[in-house]
Amino acid sequence: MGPRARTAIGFAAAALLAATGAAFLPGTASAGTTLGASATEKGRYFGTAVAASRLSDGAYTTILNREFNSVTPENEMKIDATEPQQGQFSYGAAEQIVNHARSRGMSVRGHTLAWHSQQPGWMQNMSGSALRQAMLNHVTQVATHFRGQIVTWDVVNEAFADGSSGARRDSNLQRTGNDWIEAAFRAARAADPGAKLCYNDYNTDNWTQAKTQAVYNMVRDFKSRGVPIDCVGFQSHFNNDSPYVSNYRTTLSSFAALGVDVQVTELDIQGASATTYRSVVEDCLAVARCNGITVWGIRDSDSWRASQTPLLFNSSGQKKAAYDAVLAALNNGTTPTNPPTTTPPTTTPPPTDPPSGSCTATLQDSTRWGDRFNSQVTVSGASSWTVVVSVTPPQKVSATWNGSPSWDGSGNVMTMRSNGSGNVFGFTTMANGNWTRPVVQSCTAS
Ligand code: G2I
Repeated sequence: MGPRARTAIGFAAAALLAATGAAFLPGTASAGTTLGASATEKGRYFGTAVAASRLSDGAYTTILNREFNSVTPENEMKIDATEPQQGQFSYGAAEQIVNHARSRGMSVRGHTLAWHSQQPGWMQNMSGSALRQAMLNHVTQVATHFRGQIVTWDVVNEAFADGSSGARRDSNLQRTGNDWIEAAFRAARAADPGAKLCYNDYNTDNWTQAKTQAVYNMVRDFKSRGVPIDCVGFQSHFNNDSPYVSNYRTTLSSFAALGVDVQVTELDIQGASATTYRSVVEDCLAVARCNGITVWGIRDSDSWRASQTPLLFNSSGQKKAAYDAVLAALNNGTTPTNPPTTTPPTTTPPPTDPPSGSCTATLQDSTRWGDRFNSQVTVSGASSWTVVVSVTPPQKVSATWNGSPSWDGSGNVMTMRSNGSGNVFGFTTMANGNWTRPVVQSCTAS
């Protein structure tokens, strides 16, 4: 039996275990037939940008709830939305999205804590140390407010200039000093130590371009100096002026080799070429540390570039050819009605894995019942590993799968060791009234 088959059986057994005494049995029939389920089978998530104003549109939420297991608020967590007046925070629309997602077992990417754009008027008018202080306070307040609910934060967005300069983008934030980016990351880590922290940008897809190299050099520098960065987001807004290029996979794997995860964060493709969508998915699957893809909207009519019809569903909510291509690519080229009976070829890891001893474990929320919830942890950077996860008392872990667990005296800290079942393990937590997300404490390669 191949590792993939064992994993599938492990998850089925876990579903049964977790369902014992639960209010209802989670559906398993959708595995491999939706973007989210198919991505999960590959240890990834498949997400979309969501606008709070569309959550009352039934056609929209039907697709959202069926297909996606990660959401990114499209505008609702931006600075102008969350701190419209200095020191007065406004979280209503963001919370609407977070609650919609988390109550359905979807994870949330937070977007974005520090950005030159969509600043509220009061911030646009600031400069120097007052602005630096206001920016750091914003990062701290917002990340603290959502602490434990956000899997990944885009901490800093779009800080590099386009073109051949390789320079930082000029902005009021940049003018507070070149260290504003690392200061923002440190503040975010302090506020929500459990969240994965990303730098996010566009036009960084082509490995040969100056902007890509400039971001790469910053991330390499951050890693060498211990600045807390965990991932890099590639927006991947592809169009005729900024097309998909075949070295995209090289870009993803080169960044991953620095010891960060990589994520496709805002994917849309002018004209929605099925071939290009498929290439993007295949590139992500080929890079072990590419742990998820987010498309920037559901239907073409939801897109910021609606006239380019760049998304996976048409304006009537029907699946486009690009959708079929993405689903097939996630299923390794097979259609959902004809699943593979043999183990598919494993993907080639990037040429340079992280140094021995280090690995990354990413926790994602999965099914939730009335009294318990499942979490899934994806390990990258090592095939043999030890991951320490803690739950918050009075929570208790009631079942695990695809790993060998041991416990500390309190029963709240679980040490999970790989047992040959692959790089994704899971567990069920009895909430006992507390729904705080479990936290990965460490990942050690062994
Ligand atoms: O511009 C595309 C994306 C590039 N990367 C960062 C993303 O945050 C950015 O998203 C877009 C949203 O999709 C748009 O929806 O960011 C735009 C603003 O920079 C958003 O546009 C704004 C309009 O500017 C506002 O006038 C409008 O009120 O959308 C708002 C809500 O529809």
